[in-house]
This record gives sequence, C-alpha cells and structure tokens, in this order.
Amino acid sequence: MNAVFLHNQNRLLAQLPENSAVLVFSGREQYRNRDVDYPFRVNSDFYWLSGFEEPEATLVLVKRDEGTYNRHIFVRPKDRHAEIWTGYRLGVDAAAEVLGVDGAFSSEERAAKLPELIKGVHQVFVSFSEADYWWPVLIPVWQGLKRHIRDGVDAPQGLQDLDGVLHELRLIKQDWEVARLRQAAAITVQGHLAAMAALAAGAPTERAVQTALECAFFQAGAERTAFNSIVASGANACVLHYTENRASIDPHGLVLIDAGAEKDYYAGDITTTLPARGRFTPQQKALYELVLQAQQAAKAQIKPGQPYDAHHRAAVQALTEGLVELGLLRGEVSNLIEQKAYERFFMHKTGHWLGLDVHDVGRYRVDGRWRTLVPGMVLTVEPGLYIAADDQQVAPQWRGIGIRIEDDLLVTETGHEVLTEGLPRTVAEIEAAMA
Ligand SMILES: [Mn+2]
Repeated sequence: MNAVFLHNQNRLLAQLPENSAVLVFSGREQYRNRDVDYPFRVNSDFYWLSGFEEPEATLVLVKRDEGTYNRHIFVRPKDRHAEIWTGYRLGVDAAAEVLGVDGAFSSEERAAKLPELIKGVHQVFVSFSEADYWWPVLIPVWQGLKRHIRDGVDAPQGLQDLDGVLHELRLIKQDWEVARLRQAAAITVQGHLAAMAALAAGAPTERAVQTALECAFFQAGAERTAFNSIVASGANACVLHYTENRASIDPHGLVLIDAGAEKDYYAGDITTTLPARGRFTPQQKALYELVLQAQQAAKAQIKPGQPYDAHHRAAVQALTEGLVELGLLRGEVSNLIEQKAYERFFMHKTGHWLGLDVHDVGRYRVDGRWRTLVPGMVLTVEPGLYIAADDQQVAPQWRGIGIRIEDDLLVTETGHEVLTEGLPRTVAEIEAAMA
C-alpha cells in the first residue's frame, strides 16, 4: 500500500488511548432512480486512511498499546457476475497485501467478524457525523459481544467521536496533499479560462459555459468536479448555490462561475465573475472592483499567527466602506458593521477550509475563539456582493448584480501562497482577455 496512508493510520493511532478501535466506512452506492446509481466516491476520511476506492469497505484499526496496532479491512468479495456488470473488485485474497493490512475479510462477514476484531477494546472511535451509516452496523456487533459476557468478553464501554481527532490531522496538509491541491487548483484555472473563452465566443446558455468549463477539467485530468458547478447569468448570481444552469446568458449581465475540479481526491474551488460579452457596465465595474479590493484586503490577513476570522473582518470593512461610497448603504461605517448592515448584500462568510472535501473538515473555533492560522492550512478567500433583482431600496441600475471572487490559498511559513494564480482578475485584464 502507498506509504502515505499507512503513515496517516499511524498518526491517528498515536493520538488515541490504548485499547481503542477505529471504524471507518467507504460508503455504499446511492440509488438515484430505476437501475441507476449516483456516481460513487468513497468517504474522504476513509480515503485519507486507506487510499482504497471501492464501496462497501470497512477499515478496522485497533490500538492495543503504544507498540501494538492491528489493521483489518472488509471488502467486497470477488464476484465474476457482478464484475462483468459493474467492474473490477480487488477482492479479499489480494486486499491484505495491496492495502498493507494484517488481514482482510469479505464485507458480507462484517457482522460476524467485527466482534472478534474489537474484543477487549475499551473505546470505539467512529465519525458521529456518519452515525446514520454505522448505527445499524454496530447494533448486531454490540449484541454479539454482550451475548458472550459470561465467557469473559468485555463489550466496549464507550463510543467516541472520531471527527475531532481525525479532522485536526486532515486540517494541516502534508506535502503530498499540497501537491495534489496544487494540481486541482491548476486544472480548475484551466476550466475557468475555457469558460471565459466560451463566453467571449458568444456561448448562448449557462449550460454551454458549464460544458466548456467541465470539458477543460476532464481534458486536464480531473476525475470529477469537486461539487456541482454553478454558472449563474444575471440575477441568478444572487442565488448563492444556483446549480440549475438552465437559463440563457443575459448579454448585458454578469456571469458568476463557481466551480472546481477534483484531482486525485483533492478539490479546487474558484469563483470568477465575468461580463457576459466582455465589457462591464459602470455599475458592474464599480461593484466588481469593490469585491476585488475586499478580496485583496482579506488575502493580506492570511498568514501564520492570524486568527481565522481576520480575513472576514477585513473583507467586511472594505465592502462596507465601499457600499457607503457608492451610496448603497448610508451611515457611519463602524455602526453599519456593528449592525451587520452589509449582510443585506454580503450574507456568507469569506471562505472555508479546502482539502479532500471542498468544504473541508477541521474546526474554525477552538475553546470559543477563532483558531490561529498555521502553515499547511488551505482555505478559500471569497467575498461577494449580491443585489437582489427586487431590492426596491437601491436605484434600478444596481439591481440583479451578483459578484463573487474566489481563490484558494495555502498558509506558508511567511504568509500565504495563492494556489489559483493565472486568471485575469482586474477589470482591465478581463476586458482585454475577452476582447
Ligand atoms: Mn468556495
């Protein structure tokens, strides 16, 4: 097995008390509609610990004491008929060697074998956010252990949440993870450049832009999109997670494109906002430049030692000052910030962790305080402004404009590195690139 996953298992086990077991599940195929499943992708925790990509797998790690770790996995058995229809399976016989575990069993034997593997363990660590999944799995296991109490078998006394300890490890990216995030970011840039070219060439619909974008992702080596692509023309951009992508391109509006490629399980996440036919109107330009300025102010706060929310506060400050200058908000900047008046136009946070999951794991606050940035964290910086099409409190020329600008940043020893370089970002750069 790839040494990085074994290393991850060891780092996790080192954090746990003696006599602990960890159960992690790859997930199962999800039914969509008659005979059709959704595309399958394994659970990110499971991937981080195993590198294995098949459904119906369960990784069982047991720490007896500091020196004694046992690793087992349940996998789908070989099945000639099923493999003809749905594809290759690693199978039980090959699994132990390929995945570097002590033993492998068929997933069909899970209920029977699990009690043996975790016998004598005091604590079982499972992801509480996946409780729907494992609760039915564990009930027969517990019942099996309890039945043997008179034989001297101890059932585990505690169920612990795996999320806290595992997700703190996932939060700080290792070099190989940064390399994959860099690739995902580079592919994502390629997609956004293709989307811009499609718009400049007169793409008639949101779907046409989406198609150009995702085609470039896959040509550049993406396995999947990291999330459902958003291509929002005109006022659709004011719907924050608009994914219908069914409208015609409004030639006088902006087009907001929020999309990311997934490469080797790691996510890219970029938002660009472009004038549909290459030229900004004065109102679009004023708001776009304000969001870009807010993004630059926010990026300047991304460095080791800063609290997580510093970049959000910087974005809020810049946006509120700009909205007052443009006459879209009235009052004292400090009062408007205190009253959160900006939330009428900027109703989300300025970013999120990025990794295996696009909204990656890891706490944002620790002990009631925003956590401090340290090297190896990766996050997005994405301020925006959204003026609803029916907002009667602003002059008509401002209505129906939605703008977001998003990049992916790695916290480094000295500050940050923008992973998503290479896109035209200023008004002049965009108009030149689309001309
Ligand atoms: Mn994002």
